[in-house]
Amino acid sequence: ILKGEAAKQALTRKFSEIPVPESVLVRNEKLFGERLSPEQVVSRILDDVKARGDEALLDWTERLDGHRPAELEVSAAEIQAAAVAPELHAAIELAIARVRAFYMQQPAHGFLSHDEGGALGQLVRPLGRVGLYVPGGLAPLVSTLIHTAVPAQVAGVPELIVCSPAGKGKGGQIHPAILVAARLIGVNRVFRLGGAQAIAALAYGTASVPGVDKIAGPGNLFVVIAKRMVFGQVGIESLPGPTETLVLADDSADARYVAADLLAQSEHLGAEPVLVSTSRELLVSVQAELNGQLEALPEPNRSWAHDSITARMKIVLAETLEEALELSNIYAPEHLCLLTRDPWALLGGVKRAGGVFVGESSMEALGDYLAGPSHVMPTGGTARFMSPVNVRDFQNIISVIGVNHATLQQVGPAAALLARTEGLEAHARAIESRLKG
Ligand code: HSO
Ligand code: ZN
Repeated sequence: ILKGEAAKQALTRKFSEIPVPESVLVRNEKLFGERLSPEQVVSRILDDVKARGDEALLDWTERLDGHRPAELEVSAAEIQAAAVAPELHAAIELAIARVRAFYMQQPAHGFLSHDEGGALGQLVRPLGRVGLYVPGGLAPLVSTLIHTAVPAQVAGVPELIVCSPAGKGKGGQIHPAILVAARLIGVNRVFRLGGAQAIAALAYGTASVPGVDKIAGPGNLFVVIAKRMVFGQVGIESLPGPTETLVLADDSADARYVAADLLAQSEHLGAEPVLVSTSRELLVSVQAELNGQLEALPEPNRSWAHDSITARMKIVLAETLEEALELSNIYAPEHLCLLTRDPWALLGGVKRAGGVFVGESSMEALGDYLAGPSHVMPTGGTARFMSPVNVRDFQNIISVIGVNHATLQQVGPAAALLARTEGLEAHARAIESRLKG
């Protein structure tokens, strides 16, 4: 149990490098005969896709995912034919409707302010073509498709391109729930492509895969590194990596719920569960609960959760709720769950987090599916400067400069002076050419 300065240290992120698990290096050695870093592997993939297009996509998919798809694109007929049980169909529809209703409320309009000086403003325009990465390695994240595609659609993006891995174990198929969601949302095209090669295809474009303006969505280490490397060629919305959840609880919290919420996110690969409480008794009872609930979990989920808990879980005892909040703000969690007597009273003190989940009926797992806001939130402490996926990620702003003649006469001389100070004579003359003598 961490306290005071030690807790602060433990929750302060070290932005050195993304930690590379030994297993990744071992796998790279097996595949490449050298212990290549993930960055080196990703660079090779990006360069190869740039040079050889579709052939490179097929080769890397075969080499890394263990199967060579007959067709990279899922045909319109397949998307049309995809089916799931009626209850699941209804759940997907409900999630889409709730996420859409949420983003319809996000103010996303421009402005044009006219006055005697003319008009200045911002035009807001949707991006043209957006690529969405939907993880499918361990879990086919149909919710992630909904939580990226719907805000993009609300933003007005006319063309949505989805890439999702279809591994050997799944018969080279994308999970039908993902295809049903794609159909219900109105996604334009879906490709059987994962990993860095998917990001490369979306960034550079190939004969089969259209290049996009921006890529959004979470992924594994290779996907995140690839997104970082192609930034500039295309836009990226953020670098969502392994998930973290900080539960902030006082003595009123129910240990069963606290444990359940920590366990839920622990089953994501590489997850970091954090518990901060003002009650020592609660910390003790949550640990007992966690052990019990972990044992009751089926495999492979138990192993996934066990790994996150044993390798990364942090348990902190805070003196006061203020200290607990301060620690949370230092950590800047992707998810902050408030399980306290009066959770709404803490909201004003929340400064850095991807999302804040208020009270025991509003658990993070609900937010993962259909509370409304996108579950793609900044991880790894990037909540210090990034926001969850939202409508603005899929729009750009164009500044409008419409100064009129009268204003030019007033402010032009100052602008010309600034230009000469910068040594830019032609700028000054361009301004003065329209000034009255
Ligand atoms: N909690 C994950 C998202 C997710 N959970 C998708 C279930 N499905 C990262 O925030
Ligand atoms: Zn989750």
